[in-house]
Amino acid sequence: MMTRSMMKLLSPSSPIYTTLSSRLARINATRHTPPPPKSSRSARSLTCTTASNPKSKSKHPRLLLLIVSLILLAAFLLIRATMSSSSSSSDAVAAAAATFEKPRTVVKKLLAESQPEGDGATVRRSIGRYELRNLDPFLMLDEFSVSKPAGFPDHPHRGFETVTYMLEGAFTHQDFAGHKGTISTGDVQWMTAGRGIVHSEMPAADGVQKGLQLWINLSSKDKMIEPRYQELMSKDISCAEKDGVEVKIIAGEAFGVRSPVYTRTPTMYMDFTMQPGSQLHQPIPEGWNAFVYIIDGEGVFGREKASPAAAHHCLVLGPGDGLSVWNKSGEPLRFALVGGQPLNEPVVQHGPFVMNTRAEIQQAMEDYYYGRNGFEKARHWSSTA
Ligand code: FJE
Ligand code: FE
Repeated sequence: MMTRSMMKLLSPSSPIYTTLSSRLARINATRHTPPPPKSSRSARSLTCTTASNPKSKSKHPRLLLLIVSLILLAAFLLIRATMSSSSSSSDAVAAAAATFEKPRTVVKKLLAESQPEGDGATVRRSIGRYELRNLDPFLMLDEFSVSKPAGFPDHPHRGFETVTYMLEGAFTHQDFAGHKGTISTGDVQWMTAGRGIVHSEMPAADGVQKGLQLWINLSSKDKMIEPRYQELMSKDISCAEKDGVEVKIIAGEAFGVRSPVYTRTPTMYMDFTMQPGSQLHQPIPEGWNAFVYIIDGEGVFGREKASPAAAHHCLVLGPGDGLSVWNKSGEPLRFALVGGQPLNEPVVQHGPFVMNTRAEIQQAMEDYYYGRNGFEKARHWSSTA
């Protein structure tokens, strides 16, 4: 039996439901994983580590039983090679710290305005709204702000991942397979819906609960995988600090520190806080789509002379190999930087089902309705909150 709130969530008038965009895949999509870190070290403690520059090392070949002239020649060549390699690597470090070969600039700026969603909840949607339908592989970004008794009661998902990052307060999640958990300020729930999840997401504390929920598409080969959760408590989130810039690394790598989260669709997700007067130069793999969502304060993104952007704006970044940011204001600047490798596959979305074809959407709706192909437990389940 569908509850009233469930019907509301699933009603075709819900903005989440409106997309039926079918886009032809770009053939020969280049799929590459980001290059391995130059210096990688994991930081899993509460306190932030201070990032240091990678040091270059030189190898000394073992030269045994060679005649004197060859030793001298080899030594001469070795010294020359060592000198040129260390000077070019320190040049590279200096260059990366200063700028990028192809700096990314802001190609689109969108204010996420508040709209009603779920059952009495309010979200500021940026990705997923009409003006920014789809930023492959990202389907939706909501900054939510919810107080009891509002929330997101029992609803299904298939074909993508949801990443919920709490900014303030607490949310409880319950699903039809008996999985239950509460995330609080700074915690992350990375849920891979795969073939099917039915769950509720409701406030777990009094007052206002705030956070970000991002929907990341799965490639056709991953859409029907077994559902999976990765829950990251705030204390376990990798963190680094350098020259007035602090970063929480939810996925990917920053300042030589890597997150333990496994992302099926290659993704980076960082939460940066920049003190007044600080600047940041963060590499982003070329070919990935990337955006910034400003949580607090204001900052200058992409070009030092650009006009500043303020909270609740989503900034879509153009192509390039990295992003530079300046905090020229008198207050701290906090923003999320998110990037992902585009899937270049057709996207057919019907609310909480995101597949590649209309036939697969039809199948998803039938499976949910009849409780098949991953939705078996949906038949006799409802949340208890
Ligand atoms: C959903 C309508 C919805 N944004 N932000 C329809 F509201 C939702 C949904 C959410 C959601 C949940 C949280 Cl915790 C935060 C959100 C939309 O649950 F999935 C459908 N289908
Ligand atoms: Fe959900």
